Amino acid sequence: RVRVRGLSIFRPIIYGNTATVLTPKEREALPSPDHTHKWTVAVRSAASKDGIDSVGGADDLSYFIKRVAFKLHDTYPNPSRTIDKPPFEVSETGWGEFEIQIRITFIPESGEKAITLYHHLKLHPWTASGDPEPIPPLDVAMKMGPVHSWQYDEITFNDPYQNFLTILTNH
Ligand code: SLL
Repeated sequence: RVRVRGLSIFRPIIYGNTATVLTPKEREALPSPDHTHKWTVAVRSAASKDGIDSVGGADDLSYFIKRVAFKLHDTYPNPSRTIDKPPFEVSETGWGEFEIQIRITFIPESGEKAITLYHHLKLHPWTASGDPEPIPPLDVAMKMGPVHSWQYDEITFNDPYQNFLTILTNH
C-alpha cells in the first residue's frame, strides 16, 4: 500500500442537532411523560445540495465513512448508539441538554484512525444576545419553532493511501 506523500485532501461535513418541543399529545404517547423534546443528532455531508434536511442519496458519506457511534448521556438506555449506514443519525426524546461524543470510523481502505467530535445537544431556543437568559416556558419555545445547532468541519487526510485517494476523488 502506497501513501501519496505531501498530499492533503479533505471532505466537508456538518454535525449537530435539531430539536422540537413535544406536543401534549406526543408526550402522552411516550413511556416517559417527563420528556419535553424530540431531537435528532447527525453527521452529514456539507456538500449535499439539500443541507441539513437531507437524508441519504446525495448526502451519502458512506463512501469513506464506515460507522458513526453516538455516545449519549448515561440516563439513556444503551447510550452507545452505533450507526453503520447512512443516514448517520440518532433520533430520541428527552428533557435535558448534554454533551454527545461522536466517533467516526473510516472505511478500512483508508488506513485512518477513527476521530472523535463533541457536540452539545441543544434543546432550548437561542437568545438574540447570546447571553444566558431564563429558558422560556415550553409553550413559548414551541411557538419559536425547531432549534438548530450545527457545526461545520473538514475531515482532512494527510498522505492518504493511493487507493483511498482514488475512492475519494472518484466519488
Ligand atoms: C442535565 N446534565 O442535568 C444534564 C443531563 C440528561 C438528559 C441531561 C434522558 C431521558 C431518559 C435525558 O433527557 N437525559 O430518561 O431517557 O440537564
